[in-house]
Amino acid sequence: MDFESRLGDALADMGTSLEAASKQQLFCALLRATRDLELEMAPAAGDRKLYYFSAEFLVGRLLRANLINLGLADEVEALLARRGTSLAEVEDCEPEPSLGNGGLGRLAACFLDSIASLGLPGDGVGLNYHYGLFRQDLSEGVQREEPNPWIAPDSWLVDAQRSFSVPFGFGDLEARMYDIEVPGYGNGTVNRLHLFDVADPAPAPEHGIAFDKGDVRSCLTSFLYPDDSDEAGRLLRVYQQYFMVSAGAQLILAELEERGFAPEELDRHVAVHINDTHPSMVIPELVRLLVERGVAFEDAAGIVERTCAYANHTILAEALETWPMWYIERVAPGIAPVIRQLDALARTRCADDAVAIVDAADVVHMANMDVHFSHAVNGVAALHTQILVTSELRPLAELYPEKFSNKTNGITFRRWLMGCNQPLADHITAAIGDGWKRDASRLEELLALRGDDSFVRGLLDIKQRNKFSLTAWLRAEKNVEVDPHSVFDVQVKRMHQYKRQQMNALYAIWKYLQIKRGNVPNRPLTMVFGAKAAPAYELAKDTIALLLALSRLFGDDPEVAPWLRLVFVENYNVTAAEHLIPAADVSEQISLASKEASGTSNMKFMANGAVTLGTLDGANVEIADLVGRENIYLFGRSSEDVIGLYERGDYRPWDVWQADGELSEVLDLIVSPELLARGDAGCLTRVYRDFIAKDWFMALLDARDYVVTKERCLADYEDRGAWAQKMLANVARSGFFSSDRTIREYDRDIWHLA
Ligand code: 26Q
Repeated sequence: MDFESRLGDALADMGTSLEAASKQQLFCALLRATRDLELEMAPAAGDRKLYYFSAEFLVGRLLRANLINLGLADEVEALLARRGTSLAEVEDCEPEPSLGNGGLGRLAACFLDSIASLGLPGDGVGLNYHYGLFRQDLSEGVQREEPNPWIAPDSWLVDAQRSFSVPFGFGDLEARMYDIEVPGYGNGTVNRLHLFDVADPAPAPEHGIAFDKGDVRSCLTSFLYPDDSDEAGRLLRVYQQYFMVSAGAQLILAELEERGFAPEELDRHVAVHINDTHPSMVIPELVRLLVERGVAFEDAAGIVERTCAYANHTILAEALETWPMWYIERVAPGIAPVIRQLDALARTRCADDAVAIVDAADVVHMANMDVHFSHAVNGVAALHTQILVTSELRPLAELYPEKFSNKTNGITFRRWLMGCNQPLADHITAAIGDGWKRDASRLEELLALRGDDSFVRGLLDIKQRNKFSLTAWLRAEKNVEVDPHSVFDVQVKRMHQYKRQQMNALYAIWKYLQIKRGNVPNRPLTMVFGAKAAPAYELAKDTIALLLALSRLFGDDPEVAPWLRLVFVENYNVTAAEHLIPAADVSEQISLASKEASGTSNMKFMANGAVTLGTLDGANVEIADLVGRENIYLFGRSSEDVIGLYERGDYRPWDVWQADGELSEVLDLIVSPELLARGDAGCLTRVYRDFIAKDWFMALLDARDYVVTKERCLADYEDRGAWAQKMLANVARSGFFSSDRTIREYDRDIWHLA
């Protein structure tokens, strides 16, 4: 059946027609028609199947992405045009699930797209959080968290009619499986994302995201990582993790048996990806299940080690998970003895306590267990992998050098160029054909167009057009006004001190003071921020309050407002990113060197023709190598310097503050009467004190270099011809960062699916 007939049937079922349907009805009918078509398609086949375990899948809206991959986007656009509407208008009815925090979750979603698009057999395994992370409300000048319900009567979720019994300490709990179909790009493949859920989920809290953390049976899948600032929250996190991995491991063994293989053959027919340490308990759970099926413990451990692979996504010590053994004994008593046995086995390989799974205080080190009992371990950018091997995981890397490799992250160009920036995609296709859509490395063919005036001018025109579109979207959706002819300088990512939004705030204050002194810039500047802060992370929330107060201060000042605007986009999510990134001129990637494992928005901005202003951290290093120093703005201390400063413990922010009068004037504004009148005094004071007394992520250290470099960047922007060449170099060299390339590397070196 052709798609138009399917859509017609879906509309008829709803008692309407293409001509009469509301946008909401059009969305529902398109969803049903797309989903039902996908349900008739077959998954990729192969001898070995991948299960990608992740606590987060930040999939974003799915209608457009699915239509692109099914080759139906143009047809649907034409159908909707007949009815006087467009896909953009209709997709505005689609709620966005917030099933992730940020980079790690979005990476998992890009990877599922690439796995299906390369025709590889691989499914995702995660949890069906009903209210997601949270929806951010900034109406009171500080962040408030609200539930983000996304499961409507018409949703992408399909009841897989399959369930597993998870053996918790308090008794068994049924895990029901729901699937989201994942179509490949133009290859007829449909893989799946399996999301496990409880049978009797709790309703959303009326206000806020507080709920009864002790009510595990119904609240287990309410929210993604609820507050872990207290013990009940931390225990719930362990319940979530074990629920996900136990159900997933049972699914794996059931499918193995359905394919006609014995449990002993697991490693030959299955690859398990452990996305950071959140799914690490899949290792002891698989061992437990194999032993239950008659496999000897040591054999089971070997089979599981050859099956599993672990990817690390962070070098922040506090994010390397450890759980007291008694948590595991209480939550998942079936695997506690297995973890002790694995610890004993690991100790026969190396007696060093530094690599132990269970330490002297009876605490379980998840990453250590992952490295001992995975056959492959990877970091997510070259610098990050190097830091893992030489410092963070050094003793383990010395024990198992052959296990470690780098897999630099990537993004799917289907969503992050074809989907979100059609004008640029069409401009590229008109110039070099559409080969780049299957092989992003062919974007390099654009380098031959450096002398082609009309192509180069087109890049500037498209950017301007996208800035007009963003201006309209911000007005309609977020109730903020920006000047579309200003420079759009954008920092969007999770709010965290290591990412240094607070350093960008210092630039904003410096610029404000310059304007107050009469040094107006060549052109207005719009500084755009978007970020959610973890609910229990006080300084991150304080930084949001600081930015909101600055936004008011600049907006209220008639001398400043025409030249400098600070916009904080409420509830930053995938959809907001899809509007912001195509319109950005400058991409802020200013983490403290050595702290950002990779970054992936840096790649999205690059592909959309923004120029990076950043430190030599994460994948910025590889961006710099690809585009050359003339096409990127770098500043700040190197990762070696920073690691040395931490080792010696001799960074003192108050010395920097005392030595630099201009900087202290900038800092003083944070607690000035005019700012205190516009923001929460407690928040502003805490931010101010932290800068001077602690500044753990060394914002003051790089602040001066940052201001100087940003000024140079903004001055260069005025040479529009030269700037357009930088844009071109960035777009042309971005193909390396296709997640298709990343997935090919995972497959070639680790998973061996093809
Ligand atoms: C850990 C313990 C307790 C509570 C929460 C957590 C926790 C939750 C989420 C730890 C880490 C995360 C998420 C990490 C993350 O998103 N990391 C990002 O991964 C991206 C994909 O590899 C990288 O590009 C980013 O550099 C990295 O920050």
